[in-house]
Amino acid sequence: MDRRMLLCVALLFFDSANGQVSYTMPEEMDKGSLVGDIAHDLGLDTKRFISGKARIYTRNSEEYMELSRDRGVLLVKERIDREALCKQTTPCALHFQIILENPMEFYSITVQITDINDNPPTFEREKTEFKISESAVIGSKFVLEKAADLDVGINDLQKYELKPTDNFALKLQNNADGLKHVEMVLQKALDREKQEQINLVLTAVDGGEPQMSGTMQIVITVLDANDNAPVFTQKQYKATVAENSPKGTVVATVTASDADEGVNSKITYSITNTLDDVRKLFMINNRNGEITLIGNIDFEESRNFQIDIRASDDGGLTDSCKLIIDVQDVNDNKPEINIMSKSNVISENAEPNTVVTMIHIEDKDIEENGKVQCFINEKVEFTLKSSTNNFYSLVTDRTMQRIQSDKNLLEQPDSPLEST
Ligand SMILES: [Ca+2]
Ligand SMILES: [Ca+2]
Ligand SMILES: [Ca+2]
Ligand SMILES: [Ca+2]
Repeated sequence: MDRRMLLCVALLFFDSANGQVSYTMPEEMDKGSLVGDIAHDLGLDTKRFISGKARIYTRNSEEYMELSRDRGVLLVKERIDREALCKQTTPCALHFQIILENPMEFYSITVQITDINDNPPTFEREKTEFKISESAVIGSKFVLEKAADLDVGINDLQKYELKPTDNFALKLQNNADGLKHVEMVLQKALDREKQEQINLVLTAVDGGEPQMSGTMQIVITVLDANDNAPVFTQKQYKATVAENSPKGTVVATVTASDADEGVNSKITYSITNTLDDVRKLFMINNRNGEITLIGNIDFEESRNFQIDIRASDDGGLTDSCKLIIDVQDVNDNKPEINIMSKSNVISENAEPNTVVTMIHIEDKDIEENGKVQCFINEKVEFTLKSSTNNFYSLVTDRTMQRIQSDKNLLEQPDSPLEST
């Protein structure tokens, strides 16, 4: 109020030739505030005001001004809101006449109403939302809502600020119509996988004293683009499966993940081997990556398999991995005796240790399942001698009394040997 009163030391302009007086006062002065010492400024005294029944003549401004005949002053009758009176028009002034009788005289009075900064810049909405693809290119523009400030001149909107500025920069375009066009421009690529929602604040600031401002929240939802391929948890998986496992046995499960969302992260698994029988023996569940046995596997035929597996998302991005399956041997082969050579006739005088027959025992299984022992019936005149690698030789034990065929001398233990 005091500040306004000081401002109200109004600028006076008096043109005596034309009988015109001008005052300048700020808007929003309290009712009863002094506008001007009008009698003095017109060169009249208050007696003339009273005798002449001085009064204000106006078509539409009377409600704002009041004339005190006794004091010869002009007072504020109603608080004046410059924004309501003149909107954005400048200058804003009240025009009226002071009329006196006996003799009749009139004076033109102008009261110019100056703006005070009593309105902040405001946005129509508190919040605005955008949905922007993470694949939006740098330089993409997004038009923002403008703020409005009812004040004029320096008290009107002066500038905008956008924070934070990680991804977007503010750009003001001066349009032909003189209105500023507000845009935000993408200056750093978005990444939904890092930040799915971005909150910005647009602030509009005027140039008044004190400065006033208004804000609008900008919420950006970053839409997914298929910019991530599926990734397997391992480049190579290992599994073992016993030979002769039944069809339907689950051998292993491979897993890939995709950082995108929705169909962009929907993974389909497939086996890509083409040159071997893998696809006849193994099947993959295209949804969960489970690998199942669908054929017969024989350790003696193939000791391991390498399965090439692909994971694809619905956008066609892929990753691949290998699954190495080791086939475990089971004891499904009997030892086989091969007579490599034999003597049909042995001299009665044959010396001990004369080789009668060479034998090789073969078992297709491995390790424990493939270990063989070879022995002969007791109470015969022969000894079985072992050499390396399942080779044996049957030799005479002592001087032969009779010639015997080697037939039926050998016994063939079934496997596993412990069971015989
Ligand atoms: Ca104002
Ligand atoms: Ca303002
Ligand atoms: Ca993807
Ligand atoms: Ca994505």
